Amino acid sequence: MQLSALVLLTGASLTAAHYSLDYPEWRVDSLGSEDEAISQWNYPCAGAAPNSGNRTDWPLTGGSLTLGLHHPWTYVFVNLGMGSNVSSFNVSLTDPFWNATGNGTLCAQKMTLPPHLEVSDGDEASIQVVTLGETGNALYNCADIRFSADAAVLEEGDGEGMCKSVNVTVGEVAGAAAAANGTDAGGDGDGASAAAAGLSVNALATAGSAVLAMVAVGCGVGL
Ligand SMILES: [Cu+2]
Repeated sequence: MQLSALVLLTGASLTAAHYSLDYPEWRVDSLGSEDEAISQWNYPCAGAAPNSGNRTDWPLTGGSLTLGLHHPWTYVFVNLGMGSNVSSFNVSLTDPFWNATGNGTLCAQKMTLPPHLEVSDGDEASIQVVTLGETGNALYNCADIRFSADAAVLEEGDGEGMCKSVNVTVGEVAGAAAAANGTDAGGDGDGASAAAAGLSVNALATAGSAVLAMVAVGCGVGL
């Protein structure tokens, strides 16, 4: 009882913390910026213009994504817009979108690109991350990237600049498709393709689940 009260308290005190887009590097540090125009509440990119930060090289078949999550849970959407000055993030990289639980680091080693998206060496693009909480309020961050044949995904591991999820588990929000598939004796294959697409994320969830039990304790201690 005491622990859950502490968790609630800690959660409440972190509601202003939002999240960080650590990799690829966000256009602007929207948590630390003192510029009043910069706010994660601002669609589509927290008030940060294209090319206002670094442009990170990303592999031609999709790269890594690292978020620092500060809320107890959030829905996560990752979108891509092709071009150097993107105004429309019309390619979804999270289909279905994610339900991330935990206050920690979420790293997806490889965000898979949709099969019909054509990407060439040197193409510029931007990634938009949208998180959504229980009241429907969305938070935004963007990162500018350049697709490069020489780029690699982050290495798996604990070190600086490596990819490891800590205290965060990710599930896909695919309830409707799964339910429909389960009650439909004929089946139309949709469920199967959703499951196949989710393989990398499921692996991520498994890797993170060992530390999930520590999340509540960590919050209670006041981290
Ligand atoms: Cu917040």
